[in-house]
Amino acid sequence: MLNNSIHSNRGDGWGYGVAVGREGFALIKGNRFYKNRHDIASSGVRDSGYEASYNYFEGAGDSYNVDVHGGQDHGWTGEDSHIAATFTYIHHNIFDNIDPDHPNIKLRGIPTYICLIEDNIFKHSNINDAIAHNRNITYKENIFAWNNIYDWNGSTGNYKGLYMSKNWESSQNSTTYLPFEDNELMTYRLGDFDGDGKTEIFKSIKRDGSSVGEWFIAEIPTPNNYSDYRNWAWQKINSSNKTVEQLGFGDFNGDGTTDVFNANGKDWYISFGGSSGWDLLSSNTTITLNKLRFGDFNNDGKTDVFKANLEGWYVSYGGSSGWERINSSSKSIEQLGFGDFNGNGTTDVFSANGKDWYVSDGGNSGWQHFGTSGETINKLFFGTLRSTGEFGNQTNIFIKNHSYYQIAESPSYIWTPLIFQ
Ligand SMILES: [Ca+2]
Ligand SMILES: [Ca+2]
Ligand SMILES: [Ca+2]
Ligand SMILES: [Ca+2]
Repeated sequence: MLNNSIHSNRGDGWGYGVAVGREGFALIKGNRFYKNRHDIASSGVRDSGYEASYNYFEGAGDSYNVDVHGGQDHGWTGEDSHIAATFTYIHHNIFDNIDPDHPNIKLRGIPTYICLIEDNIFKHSNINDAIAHNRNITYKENIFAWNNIYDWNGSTGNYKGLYMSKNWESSQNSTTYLPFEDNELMTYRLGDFDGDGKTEIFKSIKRDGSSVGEWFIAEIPTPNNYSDYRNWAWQKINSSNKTVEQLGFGDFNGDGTTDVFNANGKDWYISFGGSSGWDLLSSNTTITLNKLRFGDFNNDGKTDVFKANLEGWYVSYGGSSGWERINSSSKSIEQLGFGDFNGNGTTDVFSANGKDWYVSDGGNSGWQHFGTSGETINKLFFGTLRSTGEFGNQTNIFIKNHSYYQIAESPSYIWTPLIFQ
């Protein structure tokens, strides 16, 4: 469905601009929609889906613009009752309407593969108002929303939620986690777990009643690449009761694949590529994940582990060397930020004392003053996103100031609104 003007479908219970019935896949691109009950709907059955891109949703309907039915709508029971299509990809659209009773996008179940919502512009002010998931579904799974603009007023809007790069690098600062909206759709990590140079999504699932959880990876969809979408599936790579939130991620052996790190309060273990069994990385290391930070402090391509114990900083190179003391400092780990602030490849350590910002290059040099700001560390976020929306190789600093995100960018580090232009 290309380059149409689709409007004035008001049917009660129907009223679809475009409907994808039963199995099948549609490309719905470059259309203008207005005064439809739903602009786009799909059956949501297994092996169904659509890609909706570069459309303009003007509104003046009386329900969700974009809708994916779920198994419950078909009267299915059991596992199939939760299905909402195999693959739905909603990208580069403009949703230029606010209906207080209806989000723009509604998923009535769990996609068997993925529903990816990226690079869209929403007039709604946040993800909760723009995207909805069926509240009767227990698991919010396989729905991802990132790199979207909210609060669009016709010319400018604001990045909110998660902004991520598909060009994953093993260094932790390659993903910009701007402050999450309240309703993050699901918890996951990104990395190149199979070493093919492309990013996968990593998720952990532990069902109610299951004795052991599972880890899965899936490729991130790209536009116009859906010819064999029926064959796309989450690939199980391991069994473990550890969930995403309980694990560290990085390339600890420097072979180009993202590894999974487990600090269980006694020892450290690593699963190479997330698919091998646990290998003992370091024994008698009681420090837990929440007190550790990851980065490449010596720029050798291997992710290192960092701790601060109120008298000094320590690094375990690749997570496998003994702790090496790299600096003296009375700061706690929570008082420190991490990123490559000077763009030389090493992870640096950042501090904000409520008056000034300081960086220790590679964590082993003295504090260098690099900005004046009254903001304290707990208000700040770090990432390589630039104010243009592009990714650089240097870490910048972000803050949520009222409803707007602001960026302090090299070299001036003056707060400017992070807005869509
Ligand atoms: Ca990969
Ligand atoms: Ca690796
Ligand atoms: Ca390293
Ligand atoms: Ca650096």
